[in-house]
Amino acid sequence: MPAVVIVGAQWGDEGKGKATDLLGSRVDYVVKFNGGNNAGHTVVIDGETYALHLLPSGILSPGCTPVIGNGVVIDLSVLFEEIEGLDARGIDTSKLVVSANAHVIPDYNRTMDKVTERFLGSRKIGTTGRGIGPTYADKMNRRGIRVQDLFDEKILTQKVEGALELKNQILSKIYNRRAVTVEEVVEDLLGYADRLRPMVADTGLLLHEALGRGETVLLEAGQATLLDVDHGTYPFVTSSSATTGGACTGSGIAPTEITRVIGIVKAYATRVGEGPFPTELFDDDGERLRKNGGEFGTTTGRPRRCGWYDAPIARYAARVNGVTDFVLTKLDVLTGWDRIPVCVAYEVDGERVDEMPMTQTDFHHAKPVYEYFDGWQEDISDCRSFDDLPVQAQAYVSALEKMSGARISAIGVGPGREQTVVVH
Ligand code: 2SA
Ligand code: GDP
Ligand code: MG
Repeated sequence: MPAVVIVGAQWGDEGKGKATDLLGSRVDYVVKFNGGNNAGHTVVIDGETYALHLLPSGILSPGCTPVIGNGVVIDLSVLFEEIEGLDARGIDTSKLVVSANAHVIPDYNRTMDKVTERFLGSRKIGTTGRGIGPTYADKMNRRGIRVQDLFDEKILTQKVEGALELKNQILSKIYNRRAVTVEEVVEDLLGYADRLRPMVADTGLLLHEALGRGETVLLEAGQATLLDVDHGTYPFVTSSSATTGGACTGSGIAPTEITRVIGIVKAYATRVGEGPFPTELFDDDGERLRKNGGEFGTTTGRPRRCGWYDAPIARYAARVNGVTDFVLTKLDVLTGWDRIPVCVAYEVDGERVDEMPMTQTDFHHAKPVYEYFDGWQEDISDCRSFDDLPVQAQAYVSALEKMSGARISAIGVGPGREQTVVVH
């Protein structure tokens, strides 16, 4: 398996971190290709819990080289904080490689993110406030600061001057904030240059050469399909490409190298932040999913919105990403319900719609059409094979597989590394 992609099939927090960690021992490189420290991946190994934000989850696998690809936006203070935190827990971070082309998140973009959200009021996106959107906007606007700029003070100063021309107008004239000086930004960024330098490489070339030697590369997405800037529920999305296409642009690996795409999908659905969510529950069931599933943001601690499994969304994710296999996570959280609803289609303004609607307006109006499946009462967290699962759980998984557009290769029955049922 030369290059394998892991993507979120819903709105994030499907358990990509655990899936990446599981494959980590079988691959040579794990690459984070999009997003930044807005991500939150929780991995539990031998009862120890690790919450990763900026570092690829593969950093927890000793044999594997973690790579931060060119598509990532890096908050340098968080990068070194996370490295120090893992070092203190005995995790070897010395192999980390960072792309020279990745963009950095200057402090002013964290401010921009937070004040923009406040300014938008009821139209806010519900961002994580980490400066992600403004930094990608600068990248597309060709006003971004890249990792390589930190190694040339003259260039860095020019770039910061260019970036601040417009930024300071917005900060001071629209948001009524203090204008930022070129000197303070340059000084702050240069403060990281010496520590960063030994980690920096042409990661596209590095990965290309690794693949040429027959080594394996795992490309790990942050966020998810429905949060993708092109394919998600725009504008209620993150600002990066969180789908398989983004794995290529965000790493420099050619599409023809990818042989397998693993979509991570939760046995129910969650979302944080604003935006449409047809199966969202506002009743005791929603509360129970949140409580049983521990559905609180890994980065911000925000309670996640919870709802039932949405098959049209899973089918959409299978199509957009070219999913070859799904990993169905958190099946254990559904233990104890008498019957479990699954959204099999939508009703939009009185008409049945079987696929993701073309327009956001229709998606905002979409009401779920449910089919009901028998629940199970047995604790399944110790199940290790499909046959160990109660027959109702087997039927639930088989039904989801039929509706979702790709085979289900593994099933999560708990947060632990070993709490996994491998089907194929
Ligand atoms: P941003 O900060 O610009 O990327 O926010 C834009 C939207 O993307 C959503 N988003 C996320 N959704 C789920 N999980 C994320 N990571 C953290 C986690 C979130 C947390 O693992 O729990 O701790 O709150 C994540 N990151 C971004 C965000 O909610 C906005 O809807
Ligand atoms: P990610 O952003 O997709 O990596 O997901 P998060 O780490 O933000 O959220 C998933 C949460 O579910 C984490 O706390 C995981 O430890 C936990 N988790 C992953 N798989 C399972 C599972 O199969 N069952 C249970 N109960 N928890 C799981
Ligand atoms: Mg998460």
